Amino acid sequence: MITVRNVVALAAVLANIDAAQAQNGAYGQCGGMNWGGSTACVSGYTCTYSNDWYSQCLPGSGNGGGGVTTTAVPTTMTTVTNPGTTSTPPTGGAGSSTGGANSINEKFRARGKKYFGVATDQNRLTAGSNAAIIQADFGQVTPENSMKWDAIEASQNSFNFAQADYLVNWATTNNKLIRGHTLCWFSQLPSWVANINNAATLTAVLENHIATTMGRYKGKIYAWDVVNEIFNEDGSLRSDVWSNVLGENFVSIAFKAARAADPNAKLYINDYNLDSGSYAKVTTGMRDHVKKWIGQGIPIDGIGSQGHLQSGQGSAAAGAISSLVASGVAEVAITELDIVGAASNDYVAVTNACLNEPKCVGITVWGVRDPDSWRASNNPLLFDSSYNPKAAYNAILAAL
Ligand code: 9MR
Repeated sequence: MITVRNVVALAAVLANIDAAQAQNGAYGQCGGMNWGGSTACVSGYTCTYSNDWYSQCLPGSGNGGGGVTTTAVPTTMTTVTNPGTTSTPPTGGAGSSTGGANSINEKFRARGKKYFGVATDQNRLTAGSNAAIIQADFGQVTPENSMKWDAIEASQNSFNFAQADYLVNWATTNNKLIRGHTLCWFSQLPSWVANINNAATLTAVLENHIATTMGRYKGKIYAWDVVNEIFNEDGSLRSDVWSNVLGENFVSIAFKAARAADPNAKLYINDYNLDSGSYAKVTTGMRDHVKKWIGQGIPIDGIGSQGHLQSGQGSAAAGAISSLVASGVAEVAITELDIVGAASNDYVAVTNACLNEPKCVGITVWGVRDPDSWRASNNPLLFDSSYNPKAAYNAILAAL
């Protein structure tokens, strides 16, 4: 976007450019708030303003090809509207902001779902082809790590939202829904929280963390994983600081604080190994507890099934989702899908399981390409190390 402000800033910055500065590669970041790197792009690419937080080297020779172009570096955060409330219909070809008409996301949406999304963060969005792929193929993003407690509030009442802000601004600018992840979890929890043994103190700390984090992004997040991984495999509550100090009541405290902080966000309880309809963690664990808690007036809107699957597990997804829906919850989602070996039939089975359950709103894959996965050695994702779509990606498209 060319504005008077940008042109003025461009001229000012061009006057000071160090001719020897490094050139950013294709689709690399080249500007934005707090950006300290080079603003130059390699030959054939132009540094293009995307939003106040992000400028990117996009194809084109806006400065004669190979020349150095740059952008304004604003100092305040942009105010944005919630993409989740937009009524703009999906349009455009590959690379459009809502995903191409033939993308997984748009085809999924055409079948009545809200999104087909992916986990990412600033480190991925500024590397390789991740941003371009997400722009073209996916309709929702989940911050893989930047909204966890250790990233946001490593020490008490000292909040750091830099990376989470980046993710939210990128997603909002690119018209992607956002799932917030995650507010109350036993892992990636700083020791100053894990060591609290007083119920009133822990309640206040949890409420403050939720109010501050959700409050910052109020109106911009489609759904939040309010509590994460709170069950044992036998369906009982996990022993951690939350249940040890507060008992089961921490669930009520967390969800009520979340509802108060952002009344329009969908509030989720999220867990792994919810992949078989008869498994104790699904039945006496998630299904029965959520049914009870909803009956007690705890504002739980959704159940998230992470979906970190082994090869061959896709066929059980439909039964698992049915069991979760039997809790009476308003919606369910597959929130962190990755499958060892990424067999096409497994990915298609999970996709069909969500398609066939009206309460299933969407699927999120846990990363773009295999080498960036937390289980990289299992090649579990939809894109290979060269950012090429794999067989499972094409199989999902064909199934849609
Ligand atoms: O993918 C995440 C990885 O980069 C982190 O190192 C890890 C730390 O706990 O968390 C991973 O994401 C997890 C998610 O937040 C919760 N469900 C399990 C995911 C895989 O471990």
